[in-house]
Amino acid sequence: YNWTSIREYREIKFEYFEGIAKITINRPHKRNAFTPLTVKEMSEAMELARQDERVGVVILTGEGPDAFCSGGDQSVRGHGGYIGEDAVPRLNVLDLQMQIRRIPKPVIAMVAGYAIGGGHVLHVVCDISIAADNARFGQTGPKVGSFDGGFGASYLARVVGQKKAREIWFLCDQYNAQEALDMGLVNKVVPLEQLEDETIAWCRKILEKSPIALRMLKASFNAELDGQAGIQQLAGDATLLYYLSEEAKEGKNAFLEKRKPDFSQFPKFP
Ligand code: 2NE
Repeated sequence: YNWTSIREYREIKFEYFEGIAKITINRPHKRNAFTPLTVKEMSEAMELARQDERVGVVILTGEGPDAFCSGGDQSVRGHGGYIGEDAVPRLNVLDLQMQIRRIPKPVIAMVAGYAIGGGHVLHVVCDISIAADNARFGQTGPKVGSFDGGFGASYLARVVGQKKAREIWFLCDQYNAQEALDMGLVNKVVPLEQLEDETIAWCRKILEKSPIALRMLKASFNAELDGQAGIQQLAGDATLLYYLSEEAKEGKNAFLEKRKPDFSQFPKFP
């Protein structure tokens, strides 16, 4: 595939190809563990992918066959979070999780090798996960002195059920690709060498579909779980649709033309 770089970063790659933006964590020597900088770069790339009208779907992945992401880089974990070059402790990956859920375009996790700890949560919050047959999944928090009680717990439980989610967190076992498929944690498992082909094929099927229908569906799936914030997202999309209508434009035009709006011309649907 003819990926072209959208922007150069230090700890990620950010590329474009035929309607697809690909964000790749590029720290394979650390099994793609993230630092505050990695997350800051991913966050910026995700925002650029959101704003880029060419982009209909985003792939999140890790460099190399060994890991999708092994979570927070424990070697920069300090007092109160992961410490970046500015010496400030951060847990900015939680904001990235929100971005993945909020971007009104499907995000696909393309998982080869380990998806562990905070890296596991990243694939969990993606809309779709495609796994290579060498993928391994798990949480490690209670082993390494951490936990993610947000989406990492509650959303995981929605995906695999309460009993399984508690097992995953309490035992910190690893699960292979087939086990992940069996518990509904991933959508498909393919041989490692077919991982990108399969993911691109899924992207292409999605890109053929109505962008607004996809956007409304993503917001609707979120709304059920995200409470007031989820309803706000769905309602914002309803406003977008309303703004496209002649009825809404009549209100705006009447204001600008300093006249009374005439809404009588619009149907009052049953
Ligand atoms: C991922 C795993 C299972 C891979 O094992 P293996 O045997 O294939 O590789 P190895 O030798 O462990 O790792 C290769 C190199 O990568 C480093 C290792 O230290 C090693 O470095 P060298 O010895 O070659 O110098 N590495 C791997 N993961 C790292 C990490 N997360 N931080 C720093 N260095 C790492 C195995 O490596 C593993 O279990 N990794 C740790 C997984 C983990 O516990 N992650 C943190 C969970 S907490 C979290 O992510 C989090 C959260 O709970 C809440 C909020 C935000 C984040």
